[in-house]
Amino acid sequence: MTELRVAVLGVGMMGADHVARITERIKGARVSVVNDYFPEKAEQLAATIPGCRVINDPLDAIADPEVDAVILATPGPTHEKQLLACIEHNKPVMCEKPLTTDVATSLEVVKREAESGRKLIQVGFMRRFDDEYEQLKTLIDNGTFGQLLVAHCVHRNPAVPPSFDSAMIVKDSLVHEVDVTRFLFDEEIASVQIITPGANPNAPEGLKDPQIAIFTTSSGRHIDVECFVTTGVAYEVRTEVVGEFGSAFIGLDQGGVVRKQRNPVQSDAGAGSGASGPNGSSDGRKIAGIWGGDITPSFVERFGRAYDTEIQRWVNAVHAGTNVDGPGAWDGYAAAAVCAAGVKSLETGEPQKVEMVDRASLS
Ligand code: ISE
Repeated sequence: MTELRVAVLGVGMMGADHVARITERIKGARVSVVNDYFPEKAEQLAATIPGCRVINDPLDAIADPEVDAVILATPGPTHEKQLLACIEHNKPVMCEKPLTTDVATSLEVVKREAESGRKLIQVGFMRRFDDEYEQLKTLIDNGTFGQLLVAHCVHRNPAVPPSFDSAMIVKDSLVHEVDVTRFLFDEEIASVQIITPGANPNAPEGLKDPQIAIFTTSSGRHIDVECFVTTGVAYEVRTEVVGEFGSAFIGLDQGGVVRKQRNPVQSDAGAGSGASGPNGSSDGRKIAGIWGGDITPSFVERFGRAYDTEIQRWVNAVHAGTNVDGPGAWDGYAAAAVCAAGVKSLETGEPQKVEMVDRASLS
């Protein structure tokens, strides 16, 4: 197979991590172009990768005839233009979230991709590629828990950059639970409420942290999330789903835990086996906090394997001509719509309806 020539735009924390993974671990692709708002940063990185060039204008990098596919790890406000350029030049693109920074431009991107007649855009919701989330999804789809009723989620960061404001907790952090909910429950979120209990005294002044989010899906199911980004401890992402025959809990840094009835009366899909994810540290991930075991310090370590799987499957899909194997532009748009409602609720404390166009109207 000829190697896919990938341009990585934006080589900050996430972009540089993707450059390293493609160069060291991903089969069938190489990084042929890098770009960054700070050209010296791109130059420094390119110098370490054989055959890699720097192109200073991201739109030129997308148009370059020797670029087959693009990874966008640039700041959100630049995504709309860059995504539209990828559509114009027919280049498959893996876009780190957000798709764009508002609902109207996200919808525009969805529409333009639909008009092009080709699926080109994948959105970087990496949790869908995490071993434990994948196992949980399989158990749910196999009918292990019967009908899913409720989910409880915890999303904790030890710290966030000083630029992080209360709305970013919704748009940058909670957005992952938005995607996880849509993935696991397989339906849209119809309303969001954000409650702000007393703030952590150690959070920067004015930051509403922690936040409690309540999602209601279109069929009326309930998901609650504690999103707390200044814990000072480590990176903790946990999800517990509860259904009519049992429950399962993932993200314990020790493998998933399934509790179910011994002999449930259920559909012919049958019960799945217990979920046992990778052990917290046996795969060489970096460790920060402790619980009697170890806790990973950030999303780069916690979801390192998920990012590898995500990028390898994306590269395979581009080779196969399908271009997308995972969440697409619609999922990015849906996440933007839920987060916009969440930001409104952050101001009022009241539940807010999620406004979305009918998906069928786009095809
Ligand atoms: C960050 O941008 C991410 O995407 C992480 O997955 C999330 O856990 C963190 O809260 C965000 O700031």
